[in-house]
Parts: sequence; C-alpha cells; structure tokens
Amino acid sequence: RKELGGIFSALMVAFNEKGGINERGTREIIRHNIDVMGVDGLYVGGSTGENFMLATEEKMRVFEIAVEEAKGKVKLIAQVGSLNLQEAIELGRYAKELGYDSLSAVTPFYYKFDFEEIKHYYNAITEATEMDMIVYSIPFLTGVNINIDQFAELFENKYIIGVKFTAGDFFLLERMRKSFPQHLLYAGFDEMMLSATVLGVDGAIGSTFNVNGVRAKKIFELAKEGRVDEAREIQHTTNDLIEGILDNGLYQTLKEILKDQGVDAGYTKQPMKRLSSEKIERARELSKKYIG
Ligand code: NAY
Repeated sequence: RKELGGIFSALMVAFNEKGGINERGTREIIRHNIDVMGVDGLYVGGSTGENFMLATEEKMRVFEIAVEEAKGKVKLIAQVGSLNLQEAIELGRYAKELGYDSLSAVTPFYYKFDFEEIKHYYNAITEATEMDMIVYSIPFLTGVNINIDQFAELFENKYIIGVKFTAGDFFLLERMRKSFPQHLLYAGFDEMMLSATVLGVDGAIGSTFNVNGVRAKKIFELAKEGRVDEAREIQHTTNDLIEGILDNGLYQTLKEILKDQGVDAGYTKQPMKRLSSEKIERARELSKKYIG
C-alpha cells in the first residue's frame, strides 16, 4: 500500500461560464499535472475539483476523464464522499470499475454526525465497494474532528488504509505516525508540507501542486533524504507563492495561473466569485514571478 505515496495534485476541473464542465480544458489540466508538474498521482473529486457543487453524473464524468488522460501513468484516487451515502457508494463502485487505485471520502459534514455514524458511513462504502479507502479529514471545513482512538477504530476496517490529513495539528499527526506505521498518511496543507514530511508522512495531496508541483516534489524528496535546509528554502519560496494565492482567492487564482501557463483552466463554479481585473493581473504576476 505504500506504493500509493508521493505527490498527488488535488485535481482542478475547468468549468465554462455557465458552470458546466469544460472537458477539453480539464484534459489540459490533467496533462499539465502529469507532463509538466511531474506529479505521482491525482486526487480526483476533491475540494479543489469543486466536487461538492457537482451533479452525480458530472462527478462520474470527471472520474472518466482523469482515467482517459492519465493512461495508467500516474496513480489515481477518487474522492467519493457525499452527504448522500447512496451516492458515495455509487461513485465508489464506478471508480472501481474505472480502475482507480483507491477511494477517499470526506468525513460526512453539515449535520453533527457522531462517531458511530461516521464509522458506519465508511464501513458502508468499503463493504459495498470492497475498495481501499483513505479518510479525508479536513476539520476546518467540515467541523469534524477525529481523535487518535477513533482513527484506531476506523483502521479496524482493513480497507481503510490511510488518512488525508488536512489540519495543522502536528501533535496528532506525530502520534498517528507512531501509532500507525503501516497506514498511509498524506499532508493536506501544502504550506506545511515540509513539517509534515519531517514527521514522516507518506505523501501529500494539494491544490497548489496543479501549478507548483515541481517545487512540492523537491521539498518532499529533499526532506525524505534528510536535506532539510535545502527543502526549507524551497518551502519558503513556495509559501511566498501560496500566501499570494490565498490573499488573492485560492481556486480562482490557481486557475488564472494555469491560464497564464497556457492551460485552459476555465472558470470556477458559482457561487464562487469571479476575480476582478486587478486580481487577474495579480495572478499573472504571481505566475511570472514564481512559475516562469
Ligand atoms: C482537496 O480535496 O482538494 C484538498 O483538500 C487539497 C488540500 C487543499 N485544501 C483545500 C481546502 O483546498 O492544498 C490544500 C490547500 O488548498 C492549500 O494548502 C492552500 O491552503
């Protein structure tokens, strides 16, 4: 299972002005990630893919497009989590049919589900699909916190092979690394990737890798070799870029940078707003300054 480690782009999806999927642009984004960024894998259907705003058929279409473009060259994880458990199962079965390497599912959010309910959700998906599962933990957006004992309980399910850890609680991350050496741990915040890698994560899944994957890979590899000083320098540059992106509007700015790099990344889906012309200009400056 450790073969599923490495640098995974949380794949962006290009939308047209009305919010439909721009297939050609989405294919360009995928090719850019694989051929130019050199990432090890794609995390398809995540937050960065604006997935929670898509219809089931659109989610399936994105899964298909990623498989077609990846052509077996990179590893693929399908995020199938949904408040509609039936939909999550349907998506999971479809991803299995398409040959995905693993599923992932966000912790169910909005309603205050208790841990028993969360556990039932994961077990229901893995039982129905018999697919490996990576728990997508992102407390700052979901409000769902899972503690170490609860992770241990989830891991009793042999299909649950890891966690995408999008949190800054490095005490918990360290405790998890020690307690679960065999499970896959992925860093979820690109700006904290070096620290997470030093703590021994197996990989990272991030939105900014769509434009900054080359640096992300270097940070990861240098840190794994113990060359922390060199990795830190690259993290500093990376975080100058990420700071600029976050100030300007995360997904919109990533798409503008992609466009500046010649990739037809389209629009974000409303209600995400459009960037002002000043912000578009700012995104282009970031692209020129940090990507080239
Ligand atoms: C996803 O599913 O797309 C992710 O969660 C990828 C992780 C990203 N989190 C979000 C909420 O976008 O890459 C991070 C994040 O964008 C980055 O670290 C900037 O904060």
